[in-house]
Amino acid sequence: MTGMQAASTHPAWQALVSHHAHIGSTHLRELFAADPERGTRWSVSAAGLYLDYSKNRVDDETMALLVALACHCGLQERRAAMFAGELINTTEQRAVLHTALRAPPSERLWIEGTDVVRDVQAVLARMATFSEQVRNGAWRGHTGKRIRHVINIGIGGSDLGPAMAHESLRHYSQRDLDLRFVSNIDGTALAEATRGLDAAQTLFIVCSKSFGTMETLTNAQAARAWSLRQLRDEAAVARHFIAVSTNARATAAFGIAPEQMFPLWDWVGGRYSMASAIGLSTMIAIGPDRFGDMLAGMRAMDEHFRHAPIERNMPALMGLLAIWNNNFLGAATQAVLPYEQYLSRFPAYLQQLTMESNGKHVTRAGQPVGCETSPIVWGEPGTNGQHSFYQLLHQGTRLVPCDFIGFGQSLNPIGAEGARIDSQHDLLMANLFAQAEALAFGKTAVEVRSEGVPEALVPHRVFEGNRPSNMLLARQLTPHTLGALVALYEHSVFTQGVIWGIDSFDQWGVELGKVMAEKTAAELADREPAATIHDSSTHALIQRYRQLREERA
Ligand code: G6Q
Repeated sequence: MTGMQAASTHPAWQALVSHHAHIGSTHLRELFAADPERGTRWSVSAAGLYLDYSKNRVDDETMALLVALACHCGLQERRAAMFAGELINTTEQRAVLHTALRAPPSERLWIEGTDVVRDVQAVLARMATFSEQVRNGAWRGHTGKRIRHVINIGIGGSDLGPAMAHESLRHYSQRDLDLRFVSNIDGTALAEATRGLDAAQTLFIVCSKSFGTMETLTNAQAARAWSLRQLRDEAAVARHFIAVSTNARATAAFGIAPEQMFPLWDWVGGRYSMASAIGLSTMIAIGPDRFGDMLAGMRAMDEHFRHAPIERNMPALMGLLAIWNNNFLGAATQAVLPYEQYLSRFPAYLQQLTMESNGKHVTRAGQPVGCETSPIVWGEPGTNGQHSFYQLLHQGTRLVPCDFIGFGQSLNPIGAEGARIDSQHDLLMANLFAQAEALAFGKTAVEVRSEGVPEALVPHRVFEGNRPSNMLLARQLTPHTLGALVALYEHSVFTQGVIWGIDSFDQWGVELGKVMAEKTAAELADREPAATIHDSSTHALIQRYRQLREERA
């Protein structure tokens, strides 16, 4: 099947529907009781990550049927086509080659007569030189002062990856360099990011694949004006503005010289671009070597995804389990719960990766997809979430599969008086394991009564359990681990898109928003009454906004 046939009409899908009728209500308690080895048997290791997927509501047959579905949907063929640089983003007629961004220099990949790996390596080398200059102070601002603040201006894929990577790898960053991220068109974002800064020590990286995005260009112009108000010399732009883009003409028009422009390519999707020059801020923060470690982690997961059999393939298994939870168990959302403070932006990053990629309603052939597609992804770090929304996870009426992420070693070990040096980390991990266990096994009425709970309270104290989760563990959060985690989710998202037969690499919904905002912005700028080209609600809102705008405080 290659996207011509809706997944749900496929015999392998139908087999899963029938299978669900048998296993659908089987409790995880029964599944674990039936197989003492389950907790280790349903696990897989790759690229330094360990995945325990035993707390999913699946048995051997479920997994075999899911693997069969993947094969019938052409997962192996689509995977090979992606790695080979075929135009698998069909609606945009583009190759999808973020994997080439982390290929080793020895590899060759020819696309239309160009070795893209060589191009990638050349840009990485330029990025390394520039990053080192900023890090060691050789790159000076216009007045000769050292750069102390780096502000990344970009939005969506040109922001979320670098912002997440910066936060995730803060432990490894050069602390005398202060990195900030401005994405929102709301003037507050830039105003707060620049407040009190010395423009002579501030470098802006304008990240925009297209260099045509309203938010980024507007913020870049405002940043330029802010810089020039302090530096009072147009020539200063050359020392304080760097661009990352595919659009050399537009960056030149902005006043950024070609040597200050780092390219990327059409075959890198925005949300898949953090390993490209879009990650320049990451490299400045952690240095070229550690950036290389991150690429190596991604590469290790790429290689695993490319070569491991589906039934032992971590991203494929995660993707297939997501399909099972979503399409067969009816879970509309997916929580991502890292027990690692540095990963606080990881759920937001995954929201874009997952929902922009797979929030689609038609197949590649343009036919209705015929089933639910991307789950709604959300999450917060543990243990914070435990004191807010976990109530719903445990006792709410909705099924929310959870991905838990934890590490063997803390980057900031703290120990209580007289206890182990990292005893605080033990507490964090104890919470992590306890949550997954409680979600899976719950607490029966019999157990609740045996604790002496008054009968009237028993229903309130019962946890039905049977709530699925994945557990991802690694030794420590490092650039390598982060790279592996990102590639894991990228390929899991890819797997789900293949099953649904959709194009995971376009984003027409995002494009629509861009066009409509431009049109409406032109009307708001106009002082004349808005022409009635809108519906009555939008028309009235525009009128009200104009009144509010003019009102005195
Ligand atoms: C990502 C999307 C989108 C994009 C932004 C910014 O996959 O296409 O989030 O990254 O709209 O686009 P530019 O980088 O072109 O400014």
